[in-house]
Amino acid sequence: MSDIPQERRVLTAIPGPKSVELQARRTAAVAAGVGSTLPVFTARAGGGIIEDVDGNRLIDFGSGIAVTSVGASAEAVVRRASAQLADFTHTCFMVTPYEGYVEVCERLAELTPGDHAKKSALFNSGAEAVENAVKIARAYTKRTAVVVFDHGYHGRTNLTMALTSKNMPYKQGFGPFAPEVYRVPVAYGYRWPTGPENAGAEASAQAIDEITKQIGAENVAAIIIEPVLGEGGFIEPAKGFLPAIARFAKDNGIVFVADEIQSGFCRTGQWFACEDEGIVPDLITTAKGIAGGLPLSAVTGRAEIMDAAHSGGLGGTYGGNPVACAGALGAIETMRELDLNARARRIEEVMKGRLEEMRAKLPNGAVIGDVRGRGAMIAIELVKPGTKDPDAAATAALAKACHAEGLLVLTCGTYGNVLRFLPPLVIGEDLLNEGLDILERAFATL
Ligand code: PLZ
Repeated sequence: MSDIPQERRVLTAIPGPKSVELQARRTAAVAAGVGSTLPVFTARAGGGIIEDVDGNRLIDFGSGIAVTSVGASAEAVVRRASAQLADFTHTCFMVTPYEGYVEVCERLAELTPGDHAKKSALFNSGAEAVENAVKIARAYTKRTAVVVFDHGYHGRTNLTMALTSKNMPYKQGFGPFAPEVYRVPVAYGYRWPTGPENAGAEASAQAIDEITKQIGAENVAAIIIEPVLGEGGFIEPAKGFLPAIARFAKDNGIVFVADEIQSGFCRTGQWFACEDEGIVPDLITTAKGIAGGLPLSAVTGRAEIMDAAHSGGLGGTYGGNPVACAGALGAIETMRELDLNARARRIEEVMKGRLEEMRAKLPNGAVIGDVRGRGAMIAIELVKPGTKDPDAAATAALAKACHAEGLLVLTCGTYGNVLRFLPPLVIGEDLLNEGLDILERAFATL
């Protein structure tokens, strides 16, 4: 890890004067469509801290959206990526291959669920991995339809916009979208009309009914689901839902794809979140946490499915870039050495304990409707007191109050009313608790 002191430090207003200056240059030069949660410009980052250009040190509860699980300057990532940079930056794996790519695919075969023969293909972004999973599933099944779920998020490219459920900001004005994409209900326990205990069985029955009656199971190439829905609000499908959908896929020759781009690589206290209910997906998409901050993504799955695409059918100039592969090998080494699954589970214990305490302490009709998530993928859903009406304004106000105190938090959710916590798994427990203290004080500002 870089030598940044693991201490919060607020020296200026946030953003500070240097960030404000850079923001002006940014506004003039960077397209308006690219937003930022907090216009604080980064100077260095590592462990649980982001240091900005004004010398402020923010506690990081975002990990660059679940990416820097090993920290933003993990020793093994920096060491391996630097060595690779000095050797060669690129040849293109489709021109002359290199060992790092193969080694990442070997690691993926070991770490992903199931003991069947597996193969992988590497890409750059999460969206690209999801697109390729669809290509592979279509080539294998010779079918076209793709099933996704309410509140699902899979990316911003044309096909993945079609797969993503939320219109604003992801899709508005950007259509037309790819055809043959169908969306069905998911078991959102907190909001399921007959309660969380019925959500798994009822939602899976509804989803299956819609697939069979409206699409025809025999037309479906792939069912794609996030085992914990990320951008949609850290929704853990109610118990029983995922196994029922996976079983249905299996019975009908449909490729079951787990999109673990956000939930994978120790984030939820397991290598992959689908392990919690013993799910063995046919294909699994990974990105984000895989490479300690370098751009890399993968599709991994049953060898016979992965081999269905003809030679030359998959690829891309940069897919599995050697520096990104070296970073991934460093990140995986770090996860194993530091047992980051155990760290994630400890983070859950601390966070959920504190968040439940906060909820109990809030006056009657508390705004915290739900505390949920697994490992270091934890969220609170904020509602108008005494109701389940989403309170996006309170969520934004809380985030703002945290930012002002030097705690970086992110929001998410279809209704914009979920505050999510994704600290690097290597964050110190003191910083974790200090961040939660700041959040607790932020409630007083509501
Ligand atoms: N699948 C499950 O979480 C990316 C999106 C941030 P890319 N989530 C963060 C934003 O607003 O763009 C994501 C995901 C899941 C796919 C993706 C897409 O991954 O690397 O952003 O393309």
